[in-house]
Amino acid sequence: MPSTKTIIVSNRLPIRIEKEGDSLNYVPSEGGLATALGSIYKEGENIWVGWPGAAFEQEALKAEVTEGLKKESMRPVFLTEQELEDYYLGFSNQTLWPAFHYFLQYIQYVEAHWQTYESVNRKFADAIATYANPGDTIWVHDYQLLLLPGMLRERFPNMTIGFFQHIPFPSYEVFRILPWRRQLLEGMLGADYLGFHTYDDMRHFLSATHRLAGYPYSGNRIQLDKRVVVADPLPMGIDYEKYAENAVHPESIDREARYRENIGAQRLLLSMDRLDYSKGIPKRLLAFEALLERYPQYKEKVSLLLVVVPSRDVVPNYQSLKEQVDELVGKINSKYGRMSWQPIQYFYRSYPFRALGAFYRMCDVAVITPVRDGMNLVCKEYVASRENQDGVLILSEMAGAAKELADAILVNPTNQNQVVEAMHQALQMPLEEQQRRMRIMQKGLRKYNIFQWVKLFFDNLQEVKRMQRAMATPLLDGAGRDAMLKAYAKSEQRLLLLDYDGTLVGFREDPLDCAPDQDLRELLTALAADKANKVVVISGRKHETLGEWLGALPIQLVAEHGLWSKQVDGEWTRNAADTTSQWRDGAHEIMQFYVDRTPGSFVEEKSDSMAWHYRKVEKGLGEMRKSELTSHLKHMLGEKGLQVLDGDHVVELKPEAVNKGRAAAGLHAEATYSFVLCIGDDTTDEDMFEALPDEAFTVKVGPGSSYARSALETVGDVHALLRDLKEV
Ligand code: GDG
Repeated sequence: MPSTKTIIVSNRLPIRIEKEGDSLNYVPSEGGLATALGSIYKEGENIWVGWPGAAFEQEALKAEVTEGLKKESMRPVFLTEQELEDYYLGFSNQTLWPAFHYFLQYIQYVEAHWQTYESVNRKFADAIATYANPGDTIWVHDYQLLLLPGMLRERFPNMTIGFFQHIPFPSYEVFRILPWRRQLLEGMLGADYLGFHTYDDMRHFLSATHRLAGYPYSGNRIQLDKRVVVADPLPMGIDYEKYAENAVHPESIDREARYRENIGAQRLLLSMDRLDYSKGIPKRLLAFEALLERYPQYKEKVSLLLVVVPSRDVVPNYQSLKEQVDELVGKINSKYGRMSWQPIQYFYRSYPFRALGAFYRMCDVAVITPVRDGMNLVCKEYVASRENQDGVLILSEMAGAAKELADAILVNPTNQNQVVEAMHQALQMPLEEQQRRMRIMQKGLRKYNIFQWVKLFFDNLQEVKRMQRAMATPLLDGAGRDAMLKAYAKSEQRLLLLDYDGTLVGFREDPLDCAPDQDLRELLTALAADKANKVVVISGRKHETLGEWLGALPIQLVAEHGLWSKQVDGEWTRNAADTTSQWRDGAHEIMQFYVDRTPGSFVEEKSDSMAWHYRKVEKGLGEMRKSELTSHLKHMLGEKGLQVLDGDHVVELKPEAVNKGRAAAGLHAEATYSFVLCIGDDTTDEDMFEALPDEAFTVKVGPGSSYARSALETVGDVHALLRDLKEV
């Protein structure tokens, strides 16, 4: 039995290979992800697979690089210049990147790029297949490798595969524009667990999956033909302590002093990003210009420290962006500059880590206003670096980080007026208020750091695997069927719980066209004729309809998911609302997610409900979070028979009525049954399967995984089974 290991996969390996004379140097990346995953991929047999950062063409060199990387627990996937051009610069960065960041006008539709994207993803799959065993855990990162999970799944049907999307996932309306949308989704769905930075990204993914690939979902679980897949919001954190320490490191302090000698003592606003149109750099520059225009008192007193890190600069859109930034900076500096003061201090280059420490120390305000950003780590790093808790963060609502950093000044980056006023407000903000806001943000980021994120990812991935195992459902045939018939024959008191639509009758276009035929009525009557049997049809249908169709038979009826019930020959009675608390854990977890992101809000546990209060939350933010939480709760728990109430500064969740699971548990508790059979086909029946004891014979009708012990393929098979039981 081979040992199991973990394989991390990303487009780029977290290392830089530098040539020094005749030998190669391997310089590990200091990025947050590499640090956080360091404790994982360097352990035991674990490895990180990715492109080594340059197009090594000669075989001898490739062999040398492969050997060198082995010592770092890394395995290379070599790519040719052409592959890099089409797969990386082409499809990844000129099709997926603009589409996923809502820059529709920049999307390129080039079939050759797509084909190379596919073949490079396959190259990754081939490479991984040479290292992987079926029991391994694989974590695939980001939009360059969307097809990889699916390709791995084809080869390893049971492998544990996780995927994390570092950039936004766009609305279905945008995603569906892509000609290759279906293949991209199927690729992603090869994973068992998919993480996104925000709830909205996850929601968009679920919606695209449902509408474009037709897979049903309930809450955040997607039902594929053979597996259940889970999508989740899991916002990425930073290595908090590393940034806090860097800011007070002697070298950072020393650099600050050196930089100050050159640029002067004025107050500084920080702008720092990779060169990318999604980061909103030109809009930010125009807002800064407007600030100087509207509030001339800042002239000679305030400068913008503009750090732009070169990126993808061979792509035409990036080249023209660079020209645009150069021009704007030139224009603003020449218009407002003085001999003694330059409004914008502009640097187009990448800096060492200690320099970042100096920048984060030096700047009174960080202006992070991307027009779209999956998360944005720079803003989090700025917060972690403020040792005295002073400083102000201006943050775009369009960055994933805005969901967590509610104490920043949040702005719509396209609203120039708002950004200008935010800069003014930040420059005027009293120290106490700066510290109050900074303290809250630091507390959150320290707790939800990147190590926590990595841990949660793996924990959640394993949890999905456990759930899949619990839901693996073999067909009811041969020995299983014999065992059921034997148990039936032996027992003296039996409970038969039968769902109606999809179980006893097939689906019709018109739901009112599903009345039971003569055969079915006779079959149910015959089963009920056995004194040992209690036969219950339990359905989501209206009680009036169920009564009309089955009310005359000698069986018990439960309608509307348990809200109504009717004994043999009895009248319909309405059941009281449920008071059990199975829903509480899930609900609490979701509400806590919002408490952590919404300072001032809290959860109140009541005897039969749970409430999220936001009356103490900053105006505007509370309302924004309220709609998000309401939608989140409805999404995740709606089908569990829970009701979301929108109160005065409170969102309350309470059980609507009994659901099928609770109804089944209630019926089961009424007597001591030695044989229990429950048959159903959809998600509401899963509640019954979960609620009944392990000895119960639970049967799911149709394809897909289920909590049921076994499965039948069709309604006809259900009838055949019931006839066999009747004959016993
Ligand atoms: C993608 C998503 C998501 C920047 N300049 C220098 C430098 N940096 C470091 C920063 C920060 C990182 O680069 C940039 O990360 P961001 O998150 O801000 O942005 P993207 O590169 O676009 O990243 C983004 C992220 O993935 C993670 O999921 O947050 O939304 O677009 O850590 O400090 N580092 C050094 N020198 C520099 O000059 N050493």
